[in-house]
Amino acid sequence: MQNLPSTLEVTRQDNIVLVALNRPEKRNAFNDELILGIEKIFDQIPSGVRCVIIHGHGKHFSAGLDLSELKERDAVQGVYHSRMWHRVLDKVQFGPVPVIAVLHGAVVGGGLELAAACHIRVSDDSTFYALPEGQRGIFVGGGASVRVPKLIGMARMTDMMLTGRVYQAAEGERIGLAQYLVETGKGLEKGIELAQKIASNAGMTNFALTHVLPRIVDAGQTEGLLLESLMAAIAQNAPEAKQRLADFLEGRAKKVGE
Ligand code: 1HE
Repeated sequence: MQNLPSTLEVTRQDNIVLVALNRPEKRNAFNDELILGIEKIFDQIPSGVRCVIIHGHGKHFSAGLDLSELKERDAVQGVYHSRMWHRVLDKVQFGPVPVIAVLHGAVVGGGLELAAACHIRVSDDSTFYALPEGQRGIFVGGGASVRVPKLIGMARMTDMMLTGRVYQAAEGERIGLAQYLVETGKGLEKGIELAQKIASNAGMTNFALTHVLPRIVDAGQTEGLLLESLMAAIAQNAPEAKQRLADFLEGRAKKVGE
């Protein structure tokens, strides 16, 4: 991939792309170069790639926004800056393939906003979550007010910001900040195992889950149910689905749980 900053490291394993946040000396805090680098990656995912994993080098996933870049910004610049984050994280959420965030250490502020834009979050025992914007006298600007309540509910997000509450790994997984919790240091292994499963799905299934399901959730019931019927009909009509159904009926496919 071209024109990436040294604060991002991209490697490929078969049909999986691994993106490492590589600014450990600043706890993977996001300056503009880093967040725009993520946009560049999602603008040039090679065809043949079926899943992306985002993880962090060093002790922490990410300390969020680089606060040293914040102090001189006026209100208009602030709006554009927040909209830039929205644009980038929309590319993560609605990009060409499902994205797994492998979390450890601090997952705070903008780090949690990036994680919330991913489709699966794998945490380890060292993970902790916070939205310190409340304590810094600012507000979230990278999409947390839309995405985080969908994971944990508005009341919990309000509490995190009003009181500075920090959720540790086990509680974070219990309330929905991550879908998986593994031993410290085992997150990437788990992430790769999940990515391989995702990569083996029919493309239409992954598209339905990443592009259509979130729109159904945001729609009213009437429109949502109609969208579901349309998506179901398109998915079952795909040749790959017909093949997979035949494989099951003729005893060639795995049973549930195998
Ligand atoms: C930073 C940042 C940062 C670390 N911006 N430089 N985010 C926060 O409010 C979180 C602030 N960070 C922390 O609370 C801690 O750094 C951590 C708990 C994440 C990690 O602690 P630790 O002891 O491992 O590291 P450290 O010693 O605090 O930090 C190491 C260096 O990284 C140090 O710089 P140095 O030059 O003195 O070595 C820190 O200043 C620097 N550093 N975090 C800038 N965030 C789209 S809107 C999103 C809004 C937000 O994300 S607000 C939340 C901001």
